[in-house]
Amino acid sequence: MRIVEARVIVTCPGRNFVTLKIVTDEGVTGVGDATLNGRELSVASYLEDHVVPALIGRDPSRIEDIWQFLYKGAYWRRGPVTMTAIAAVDTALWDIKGKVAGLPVYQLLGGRSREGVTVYGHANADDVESVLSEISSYVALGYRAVRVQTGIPGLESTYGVGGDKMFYEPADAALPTENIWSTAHYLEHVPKVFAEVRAEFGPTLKLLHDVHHRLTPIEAARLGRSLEPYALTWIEDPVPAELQEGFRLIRQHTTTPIAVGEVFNSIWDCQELITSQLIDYIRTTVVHAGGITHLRRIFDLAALYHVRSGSHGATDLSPVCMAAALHVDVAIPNFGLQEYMRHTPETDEVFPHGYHFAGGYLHPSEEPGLGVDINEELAARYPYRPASLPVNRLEDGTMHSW
Ligand code: KDG
Ligand code: MG
Repeated sequence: MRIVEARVIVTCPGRNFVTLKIVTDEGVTGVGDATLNGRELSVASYLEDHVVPALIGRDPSRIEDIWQFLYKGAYWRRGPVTMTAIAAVDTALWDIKGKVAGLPVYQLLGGRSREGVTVYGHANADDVESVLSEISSYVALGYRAVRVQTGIPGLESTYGVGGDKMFYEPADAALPTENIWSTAHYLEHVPKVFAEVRAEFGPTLKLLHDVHHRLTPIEAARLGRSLEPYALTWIEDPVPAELQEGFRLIRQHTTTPIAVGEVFNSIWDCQELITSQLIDYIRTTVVHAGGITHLRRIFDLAALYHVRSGSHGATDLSPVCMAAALHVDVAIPNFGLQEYMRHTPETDEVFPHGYHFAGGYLHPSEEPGLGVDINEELAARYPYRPASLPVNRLEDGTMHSW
């Protein structure tokens, strides 16, 4: 079998998605997500200009070799654009391998380690009262884990809060919106929110909170300590993670578990975090961390050091990524949680898929391959729209450095 074509499809059914579809001479096709929020066209160009021409004529069954060829062959290793492009190829090749074998991809990864993939939903609202009602809606749907974010009194807007309830879109304008951030207001407010949430929902609902890289290590340590009475499952991205060593300081001060990794693109971004046991959950995902092949490598390293998976699953990761993530989640021994933000009906229509939600779990498709596709005719009806993620300034106008 040989690769004869690879199409890069850019579509915007409510938000932008980039998808790679690989076609073989025997008519078997595979899809991979290549969406990098706010930088979509850079990945599309990387694929079209450099990767696709090098794929034509290759044997699609050689997944590891093609991964190594793309990673090492570019000379310029790693980085979000490169690794997202490699991820798209890798994911599509696993899809093809599953279809050829007549097996869902999780069977090729060693088979099931669990019955379903526990997911967490997003409760976000401007104030505490509304967030309690948001959490109730998730509990009523069967969710066992909920991420909780609220507006911060004294701040006009807060990243990740607002807009639609079930759907989430931080990329809100063609050029970056500028928001104001205050650590003092934030650190004062968040523990009060969780005190009310825990009192209302009891001890067993898993509660999570995303800090979105806004703190310094010592501030994050203070936050973690102030949240200890409410037994969170994790605080996420407490600090920017370029300095992996910074997590050691947080660790020395708090038992609140730490999750990080949605912006990581290789095992080298988390090698120290994992091997020094500075985190509890690694949030790398298929689309941004080099595909199923590389993600599995990261999770296997994590398993040796008591670190569990907690893959990113925001709406800017397409249903193709979600389908692939679920095959990994259900197979690995050290699965922790999977983030699940629902896609809009328009997105679901463009990406028909066989995975489904039931009682707090997502279940991967049982079809051969990933069990997801792209309806290219429908996709063509939604042209690309430029959209950027917002930036933060401090109250005096200084660019927030984290
Ligand atoms: O593109 C950025 C989003 O994916 C990000 O804001 C979502 O932090 C996020 C999360 O935890 O889902
Ligand atoms: Mg996050």
